[in-house]
Amino acid sequence: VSTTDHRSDPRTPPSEVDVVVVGAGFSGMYLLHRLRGMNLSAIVIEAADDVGGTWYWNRYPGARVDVESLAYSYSFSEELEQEYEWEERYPTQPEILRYARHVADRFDLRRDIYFRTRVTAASFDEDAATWTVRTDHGDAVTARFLVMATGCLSAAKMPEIPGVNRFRGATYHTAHWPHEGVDFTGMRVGVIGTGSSGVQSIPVIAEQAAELVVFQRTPAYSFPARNRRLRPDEVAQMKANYRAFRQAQRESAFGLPTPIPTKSALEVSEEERNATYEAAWEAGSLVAVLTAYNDLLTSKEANDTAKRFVHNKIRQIVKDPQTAEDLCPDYPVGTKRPCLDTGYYETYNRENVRLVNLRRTPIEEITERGIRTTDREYEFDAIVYATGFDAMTGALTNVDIRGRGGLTIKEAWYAGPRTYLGIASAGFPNLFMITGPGSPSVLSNMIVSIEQHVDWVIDAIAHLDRNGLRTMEPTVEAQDAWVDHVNQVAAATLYPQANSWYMGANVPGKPRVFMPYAGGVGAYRQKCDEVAARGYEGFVLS
Ligand code: FAD
Ligand code: N01
Repeated sequence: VSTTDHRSDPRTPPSEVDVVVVGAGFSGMYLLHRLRGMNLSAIVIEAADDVGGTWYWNRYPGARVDVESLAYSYSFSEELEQEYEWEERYPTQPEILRYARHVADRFDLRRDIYFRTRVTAASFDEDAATWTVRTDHGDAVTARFLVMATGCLSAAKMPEIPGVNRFRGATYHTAHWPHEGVDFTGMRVGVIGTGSSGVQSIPVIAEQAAELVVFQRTPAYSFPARNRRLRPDEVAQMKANYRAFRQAQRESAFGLPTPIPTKSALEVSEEERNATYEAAWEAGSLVAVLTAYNDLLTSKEANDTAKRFVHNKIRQIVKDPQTAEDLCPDYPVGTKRPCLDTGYYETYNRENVRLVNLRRTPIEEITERGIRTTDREYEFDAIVYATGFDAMTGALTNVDIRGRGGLTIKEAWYAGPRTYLGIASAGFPNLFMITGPGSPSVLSNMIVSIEQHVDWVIDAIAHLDRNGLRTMEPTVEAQDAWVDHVNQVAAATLYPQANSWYMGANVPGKPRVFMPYAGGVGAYRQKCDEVAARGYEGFVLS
């Protein structure tokens, strides 16, 4: 248990440090740990009242990871790796938050984290080559380096539906769930959204609520998680082989070691294919599905075979034929973030649950009593918004970041995010992003990507200091070439075919650009290492 009183009034940060980190999720925590070893003064500023980021905020019922705990964990400390005892294959939000808090205690991180403080603005002073960071408490901190560890999925989003403030019952967003929990027993509940948060929470809410109506705009592809308690023998085996496993994670495509598929889905018999898909369905693993064949994310015809398999599964599980059809997605498997679930499709067989297909009967407005579609009004005691995030760029553009010449990041990115390697952006010297747009980030086991970015940034800062340099900033040419490369890699896949948050499609007016880098974690790491080895090629160092 921490001895730091991080729940008291916000402390005032120092007015000058070497590095300001924004965000105390897994990115900001690891950054602080690494910066401590560098003889630099560093602080973290965090809006929440504790560490954990995603796992601090997303406390909705059923919230879990869908990457296995033994893989979704830090690799930087062998002691931590060996001593930490995970309980489940896919741990719950409280278990992951417990892990984050354990790390904060173990490495004594909280003394340099300023909680309950939101960074509102940051501007670069070209003469002094410093950033001035401003907070919602009126503090100003000057720093040589600013690292945005603000998360890809941290700017929660309410939908643009007329009347959202009118509803008289209780309103919840999955990413801002009350700490004390919510008891839906006996209530009439409406859930809007069927992405990962909806898919995880709907089965749990259905068990409590008297009546649950799910409002679906786009169905998700969901696979059974087959969650279970970890067995002592498998934990022992992993702990004995952790170094080799971590190395394989770093070199893999998704930050998870999996056999590289060699066959096309189209070169095998239907019988063999279905057996492979069945095994992937049984495995309870998203990568098992996505790497079943080598062309699932590049060939529509290949992808259609997986799509048909999932459609058949849905039709087998869901008894009401119309509901089953409504649950069948029409876009390629994997092009929107797929889900892992516990009893999701089965939930629609419950008598107290019904699905409203918003493609047929769109929502017109939220009323005082509930939700009105073009068909009728539904009355509720509570409405749950599982409507997601302004992903990847939202937490960055929410801050008034001003680089050279006062250019804001919003202006610089008006046609979509422009970065070099997803780490830095031209015109914003000494500003680094952890898992920024243009890096593998959300297409990977994110802790692997976070550690890689943090290590790279730490090396870059050390390089500047060692060589008596003050600033680094990507050239426009290097950035343009990287943006083109990110776009080309995406264009060779099926990803752009879906209206996903990867494409910015869930935020009206957001430019339609495929934001993450789809070239794979291993290849990306190699590119970053080459850039560093060539004296930070593509950056201007001065
Ligand atoms: P975050 O955890 O988002 O932390 C960012 C922090 O920055 C937050 O605490 C926020 O309060 C703070 N912040 C933001 N802006 C400001 C500001 N202006 N001022 C002050 N503080 C600010 N990834 C996986 O790899 N596997 C999974 O299974 C998985 N499951 C997920 C489940 C959910 C429900 C969600 C939402 C995401 C999931 N992710 C998963 C992605 C997850 O976000 C990352 O794995 C990881 O936790 C991100 O860590 P982070 O530190 O980069 O960002
Ligand atoms: O958000 P989402 P999420 N009217 O954007 C719908 C990670 N994560 O919080 O698809 C009606 O995926 C929207 O519909 P559509 C993971 O990376 C992981 O669920 O835009 N509906 C969609 O159905 C994930 O991808 C886990 O047509 C509206 C839903 O709301 C990411 O976080 C768990 C609407 C939003 O789905 C985000 O997941 C949770 C409107 N106006 C999260 N606006 C794990 O299991 C939006 N929707 C690891």
